[in-house]
Amino acid sequence: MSQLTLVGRSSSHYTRVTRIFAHELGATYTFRPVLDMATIDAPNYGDNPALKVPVLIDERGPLFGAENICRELTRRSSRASKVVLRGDSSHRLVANAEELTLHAMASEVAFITAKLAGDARLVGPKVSPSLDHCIRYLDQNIGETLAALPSDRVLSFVEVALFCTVTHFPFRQTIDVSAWKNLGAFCTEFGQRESARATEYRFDSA
Ligand SMILES: N[C@@H](CCC(=O)N[C@@H](CS)C(=O)NCC(=O)O)C(=O)O
Repeated sequence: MSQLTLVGRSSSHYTRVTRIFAHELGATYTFRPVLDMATIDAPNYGDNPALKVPVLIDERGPLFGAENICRELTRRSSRASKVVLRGDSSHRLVANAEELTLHAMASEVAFITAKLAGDARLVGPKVSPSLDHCIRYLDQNIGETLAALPSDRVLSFVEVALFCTVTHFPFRQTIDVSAWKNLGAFCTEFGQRESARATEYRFDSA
């Protein structure tokens, strides 16, 4: 297998999703942190024109985006048949949880970006209620969603993304999720995985 480089940030929920996938599937890679997210030079982001992380670089060049990267890591793994990627399940709750989790991830990025620009209200009036409604929905449906996943899975995109999303809120102090007990219990359990422990959020430094 070729050498892999992951361009990302240890403080990024999207990056953590890919690192948990890599850990769980036994993929080794060199981590290249982006220390300054204010820079507008694509080479600093593994040549991602969107100036976003994560990016996976292999012998075929850069691959942009967490979902793509998880798909590629799964493709390379001998355990691929036991991995549930986004869209693999036709169950309505799983599909909705995938969609809403990704929406929550993107909304939080918008929040953080606005906050860094000096005013969290710059995101517009719908983002906060929309995020609250999503988290409420996910909290209410997490039990049935997990039950709808194949019991012999080693990993699912929706679980990894949800774990990374819910644990990111307190890390970045974006919203208070302590009221959402079902999500809290899920994160406590998922957080016991070695892959979760090995990828705890932190800010990279030079
Ligand atoms: N669609 C991308 C989104 C990635 C993304 O938004 N990454 C954040 C880090 S968590 C980022 O690069 N933010 C910097 C910015 O938007 O300037 C993916 O799925 O990977």
